[in-house]
Amino acid sequence: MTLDGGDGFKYLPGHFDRAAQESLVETVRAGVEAAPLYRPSMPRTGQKLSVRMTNFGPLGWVTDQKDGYRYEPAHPVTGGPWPAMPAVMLDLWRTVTDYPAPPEACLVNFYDPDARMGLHIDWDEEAANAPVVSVSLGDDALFRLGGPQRKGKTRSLRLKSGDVVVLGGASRRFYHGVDRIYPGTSALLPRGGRINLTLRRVTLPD
Ligand code: MD3
Ligand code: FE
Repeated sequence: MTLDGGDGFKYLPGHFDRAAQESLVETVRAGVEAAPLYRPSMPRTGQKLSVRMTNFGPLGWVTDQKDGYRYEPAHPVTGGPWPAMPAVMLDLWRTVTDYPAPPEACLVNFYDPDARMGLHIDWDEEAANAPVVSVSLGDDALFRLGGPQRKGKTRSLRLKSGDVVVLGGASRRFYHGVDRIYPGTSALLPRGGRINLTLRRVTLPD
């Protein structure tokens, strides 16, 4: 089943079955061993995000107090390159988008039961017309999608493990965030929590 809002927002509930989710978790676990989850800091204030992050692929999204939001080829704590983009994520991108070049970053967000992500727009990618693809794993999350203006109407969606969301077209520049995690709603991650993987094209293809 696919729900398409007409603004480039596509919701694919249960895109990955339980076996595929388990395999994805194993892939993420192996990557996190080489590129550990860490808590990035916000520009200017230096306040730490509640979400822990890492990345796979040639570029990774990072933020710190001094230089702010950007993409970098190396892990800010270890200094090493990000682990390779998993083949399953490249396959997903080709399956659910018609963008003519592969994604360069797979941002891994890990939510503890009390982690949140405030309403924001993703502005840091030069490839503004490339979609973003999101995969949810583990506990349910209350996802909020607004419009191009912070004050506009919003809709809420409870994202479950295995769900995929594609943000293309106008929705690519819509406000969005994660209001809450529902602890204990999935047994996929032995210690609970939620993982969100987002695929992004960062640079303009030739
Ligand atoms: C809607 N992550 O990492 S994923 C982010 O669940 C982020 O971790 C959330 O927002 C999470 O930047 C939401 C779905 C998502 C990603 C990008 C979007 C929704 C989006 C870009 C535009 C509109
Ligand atoms: Fe975002």
